[in-house]
Amino acid sequence: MDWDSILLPYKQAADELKSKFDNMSLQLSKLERTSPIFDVEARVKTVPSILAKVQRKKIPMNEIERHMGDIAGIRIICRFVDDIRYMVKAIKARDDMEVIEDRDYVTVMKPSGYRGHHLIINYPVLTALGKKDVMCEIQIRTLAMNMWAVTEHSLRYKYNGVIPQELHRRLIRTADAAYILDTDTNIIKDDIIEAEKSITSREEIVFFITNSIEDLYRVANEDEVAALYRKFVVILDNKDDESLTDFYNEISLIAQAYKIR
Ligand code: 0O2
Repeated sequence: MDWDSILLPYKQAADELKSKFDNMSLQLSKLERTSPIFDVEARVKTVPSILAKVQRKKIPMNEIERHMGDIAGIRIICRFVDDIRYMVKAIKARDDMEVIEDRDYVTVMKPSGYRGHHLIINYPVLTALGKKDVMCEIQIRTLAMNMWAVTEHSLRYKYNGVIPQELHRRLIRTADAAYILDTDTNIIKDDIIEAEKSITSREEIVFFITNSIEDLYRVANEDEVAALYRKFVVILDNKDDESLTDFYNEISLIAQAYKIR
């Protein structure tokens, strides 16, 4: 079989999907000042891994592409369980991909302790030889779910797929701990995001003032700008957010008057 040629459209699908979700994250970070996406990973299954699954699932060699939904895969890592729900809804609403299977292992975890939400999609890629629909798996996990899965995957590999009972019991306990971490952080999610937004806006304000003072040195009276700078340093030292906002308004007006902003 010419694996290189067979896998090319899957590589294209994985690359395109990663880029689309990276951009979605970038845009939401700008527009909403927070994103449900923490990270996006993309991979194409290796040939040995495809063949192992073909054997395990008794898939006829000529039907691999029709029966194997995860030759191409992307993994979307979220911080909160609610973000997983947001992403599932957002993916189902898109018209550039069609969800053909929905496996919710977040609500009901697998016996191994694994949690995550998997969507198998049909995704059209425009290859050099024309359009081709390929199936692709989107795994959506929280950071905690991902950490658990990566750890368990390594152990599964080490023990050739058969994890000793005592280790399995411990893994179930760590899965429970990850579940509690996810549930509790999800409850305080709004507080966390609000705090992060205020940190970002503080950083933006400081950045604006610093740049404005720098530019004012070129156009305004040097002693007056130096006095503004000293005032700014005191406000920063005192970590007084209210004074910082007042000073921001003051600098904005001066910057407008000198037409530097
Ligand atoms: P890789 O190397 O990650 O690609 P099945 O349960 O066998 O009937 P199937 O088709 O394997 O169903 O799909 P499933 O279980 O919905 O999802 C398969 C993928 O999810 C796996 O890919 C893993 O990435 C992940 N996964 C599912 N269960 C577990 C688990 O118990 N532990 C870990 N660490 N990951 C899991 P592959 O093909 O196994 O491997």
